[in-house]
Amino acid sequence: MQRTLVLLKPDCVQRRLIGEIIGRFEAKGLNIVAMKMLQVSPALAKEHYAEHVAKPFYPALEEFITSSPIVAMAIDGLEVIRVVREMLGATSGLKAAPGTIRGDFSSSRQMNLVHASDSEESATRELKLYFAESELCPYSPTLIGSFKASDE
Ligand code: 3AN
Repeated sequence: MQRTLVLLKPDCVQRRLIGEIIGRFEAKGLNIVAMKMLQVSPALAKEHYAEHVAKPFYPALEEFITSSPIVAMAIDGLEVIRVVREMLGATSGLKAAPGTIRGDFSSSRQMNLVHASDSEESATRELKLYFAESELCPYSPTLIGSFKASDE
């Protein structure tokens, strides 16, 4: 079992796509174990995008991610880090395959609707930025037997 951080970015909130996109994760059988709406501060943006802070596009990225509230989620599942990244599709909505979230709803590299951790190390680091341990509510779904075999 893995846990990943998913952010529904300002464009997702503004475009009223929160429900549509959460619905995809639910339909896939993934387990949402924490969720909240919050306003990203410039300080949090710099921590989150530490790898991009020195890059020329960072100011525009910070302006965008702090432009209105986001929805943060912690999601559990088997191989969930890879599974969610594949559900999102390529970073640019112009390159993301049809059937993926970005491929179906985005035509932009910046306004690409959703962020998800790209590795176990990123997931561990990013989950701590958005959720205290006490905010996580892991549970065993009562329908688990309909989503996977007992040895999976
Ligand atoms: P992903 O969200 O698929 O992990 P990252 O982490 O490489 O993508 O990029 C995060 C954000 O940084 C992108 N959504 C985009 O807004 C911005 N970004 C990344 N690379 C570039 C680039 N080469 N030029 C402009 N903006 C970029």
